[in-house]
Amino acid sequence: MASTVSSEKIDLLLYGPSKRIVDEGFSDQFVLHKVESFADLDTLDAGVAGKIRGVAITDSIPAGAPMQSRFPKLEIMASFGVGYDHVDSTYAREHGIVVTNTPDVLTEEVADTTLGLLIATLREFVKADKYVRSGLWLGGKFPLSVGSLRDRKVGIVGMGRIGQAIGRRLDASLVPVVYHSRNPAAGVKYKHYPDLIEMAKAVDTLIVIVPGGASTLKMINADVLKALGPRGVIVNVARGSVVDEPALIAALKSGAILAAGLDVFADEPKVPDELKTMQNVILLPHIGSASVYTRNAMDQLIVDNLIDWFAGKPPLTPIPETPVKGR
Ligand code: NAP
Ligand code: 8YV
Repeated sequence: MASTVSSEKIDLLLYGPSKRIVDEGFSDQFVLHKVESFADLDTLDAGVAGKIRGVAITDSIPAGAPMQSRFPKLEIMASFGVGYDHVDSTYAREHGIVVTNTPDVLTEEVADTTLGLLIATLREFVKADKYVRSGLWLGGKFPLSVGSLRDRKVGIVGMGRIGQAIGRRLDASLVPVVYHSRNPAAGVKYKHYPDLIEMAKAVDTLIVIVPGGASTLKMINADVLKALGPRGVIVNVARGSVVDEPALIAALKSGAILAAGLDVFADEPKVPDELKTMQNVILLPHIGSASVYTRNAMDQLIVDNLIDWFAGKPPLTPIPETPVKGR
């Protein structure tokens, strides 16, 4: 399968919130059509929908069969984010549509966020900040934190690009690391645990950085939390779907684990009220990659994937489920 290179105009759909780099990234060989949400797709003229050959999905908005099937000439969808659980890649593969994501350019940023969240959770930075602002410091010193990185062993759930970047940061902090994934990761020195429960028993800290989707749904469940034990700390920067949220709330409430740092939630941006009232959790609004620097690089990769494809080249970062044949 290959895109036809010609001097004809190429119709692209920019699907999702407007992004300067995407809006301004294409030459006048491209005709851009903008739609912010699934509901707004109805505003597209049928004649236009019939001409769309490429889609830039500019945020993690669902691109399932009902969306993709509106575009009979669709060749490629360039999606924002390394995770693509919002895209129906099975439908895409079956219909010869290539999907690209934005790996690598966000890896170090997300790993930075993860270490920051881990340390902030253990050393109670949010509570400490409130202590200063409220004037409580004038009445006495902030209590010592129960948690510390110094006496911990971390199990990373997912040892891909970001898991390895997190591992490098923990190495620099002299923290022992092991990991769980389905297969041992090539060239990785840490001990591999094929069994998640066995790893949870062997560590006191879990950092979760696997993809979302069916194979990881609620994999951090009550049994894993119990195995982690009362010193246990969970940092989830993967997807909310990966953690059984009610089981996590119960474990945090009962003291079955110590604390959690969460960047992602099962039904985000809705966050359970119970979590919001807990003192032993830090809650972030899915900001793992959310700096201007890194988001610009992600947006640029969307543009570059589409430009390369329509220049007759292979896209830069196709997902494995929709391999590119014939280029
Ligand atoms: P990656 O390089 O593809 O690594 C994924 C890792 O997860 C691999 O080690 C893989 O190993 C493991 N894995 C996949 N399915 C698994 C399963 N069912 N059970 C156990 N391990 C499994 O991906 P990445 O670039 O590191 O990104 C990982 C994920 O982080 C993304 O998909 C995204 O959901 C999330 N993320 C979040 C943010 C944020 O803002 N919070 C930012 C970026 C990424 P095996 O295949 O051997 O199992
Ligand atoms: C994105 C992410 O910010 O890349 C991913 O998988 O989770 C983040 O980097 C997110 O997709 C934005 O909604």
